Amino acid sequence: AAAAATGRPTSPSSIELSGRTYKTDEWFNVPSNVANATSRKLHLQKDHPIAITRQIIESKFPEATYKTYNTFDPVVSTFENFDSLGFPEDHPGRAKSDTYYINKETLLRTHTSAHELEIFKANASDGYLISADVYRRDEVDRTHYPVFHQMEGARVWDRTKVPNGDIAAAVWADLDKLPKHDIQVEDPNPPFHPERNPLQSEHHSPAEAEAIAAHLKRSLELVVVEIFSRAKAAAVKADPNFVDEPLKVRWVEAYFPFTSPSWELEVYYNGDWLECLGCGVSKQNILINAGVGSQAGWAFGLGLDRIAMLLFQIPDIRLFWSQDERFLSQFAGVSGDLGRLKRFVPFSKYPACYKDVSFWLRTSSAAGGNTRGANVHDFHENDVMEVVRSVAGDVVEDVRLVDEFTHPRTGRRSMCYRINYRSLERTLTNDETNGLHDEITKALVERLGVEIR
Ligand code: FA5
Ligand code: MG
Repeated sequence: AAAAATGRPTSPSSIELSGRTYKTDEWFNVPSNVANATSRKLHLQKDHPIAITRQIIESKFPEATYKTYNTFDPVVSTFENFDSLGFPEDHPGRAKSDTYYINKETLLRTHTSAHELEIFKANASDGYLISADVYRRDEVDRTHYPVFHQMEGARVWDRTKVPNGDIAAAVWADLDKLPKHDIQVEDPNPPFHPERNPLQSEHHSPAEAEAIAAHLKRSLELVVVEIFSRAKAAAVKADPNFVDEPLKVRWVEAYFPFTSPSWELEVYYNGDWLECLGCGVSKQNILINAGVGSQAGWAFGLGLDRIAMLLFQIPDIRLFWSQDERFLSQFAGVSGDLGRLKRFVPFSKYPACYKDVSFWLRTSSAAGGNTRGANVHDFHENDVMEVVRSVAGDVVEDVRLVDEFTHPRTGRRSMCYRINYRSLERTLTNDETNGLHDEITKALVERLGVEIR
């Protein structure tokens, strides 16, 4: 049975995705499980927790100002995904190990920011929200999946349209109109920092950047407050004696090629800080390239899956892909009436089965033998993750590196990964896990050239 699910990239000379045919080349690295996910559109599926989360967040941004775009195609150009946003030529996000390519110039978008330039160009509103499926080669665990969903938001003010051309004053006036909240927000950061988080001083006065950042932060704090008050209401519904910890939120400095200054928002959850979104003052070059250089403003990008996990208390990101009625029925009717939102009740947890695989890495001849004992390994962990996901699909809960060592004499490197097989829907048989593990082992040898120990 497992043979049908090998999901091995077959490198066809063309591939059809959402009704369009694309030519592939030696950059092609999209496995069939990922290609198939492009048709799912969970953010648009009525009564799906990802769609419900999108609706709740959209409700915090007035339609009159924020135009929504929820049906952009996931196939974009390297220009849209990277160049238009000022990603340097050698940015790691461009690597084949991190990104799904269809061909050298075409890929599955890695973030919703890929659509910023075209929307700024269209100049159809003062703000926008984009929700979409995004794709990344990444680790395998309960908060990471190769397909997830983001919402991008942006807001601009036009120098030629605000009173006296004073953007800072216009932004503060708009900020005054936003609701206030009383949650505890840690924000020890200066408004900008010359090295860590610079002001775009050729384009923005300090007063402008400060006002834009303040409007940005309040807008996003209001989203978090909304999510957590709905999560709390759902918890109280399930248990009238429910007592929550006070919500703790903090801003940390960040870097994105397309904003400056930049921040990430983290929420304290289950004993740890969880990163929910990135944001900042939009790089003026993007607005200039879009033909709207007289505008200035902010942008953010948030992870809908992560927020949906907090909102519904969903323990594993794979559940979003489940077609099991025991999952889907729990959200029935909520898209049409957000007041019906309930906490997710996990169905029984099936047993875990841990299996290890140890192997020697292939040594690359590109090392040229110039330095003794310093073997070069053309190995990327994401390749292991991909092999596991494409062979075993969603029955793997996580994959962890448990041991790594370099042979003192030969310089060869050995890795040991522990794979946790656990279906969300049923108990796996021994035969089935053994079969999958054998198949993964074979695929690692064939595709990565490793040698099993
Ligand atoms: C970005 O993708 C930027 N485009 C965000 C942005 C937009 C910044 C506009 C500034 C202006 P980042 O890679 O950090 O940033 O991802 C944003 C969010 O997506 C994260 O905070 C997280 O909530 C979510 N996310 C990232 N990787 C994954 C993953 N593998 N699985 C689930 N959620 C993820
Ligand atoms: Mg991040």
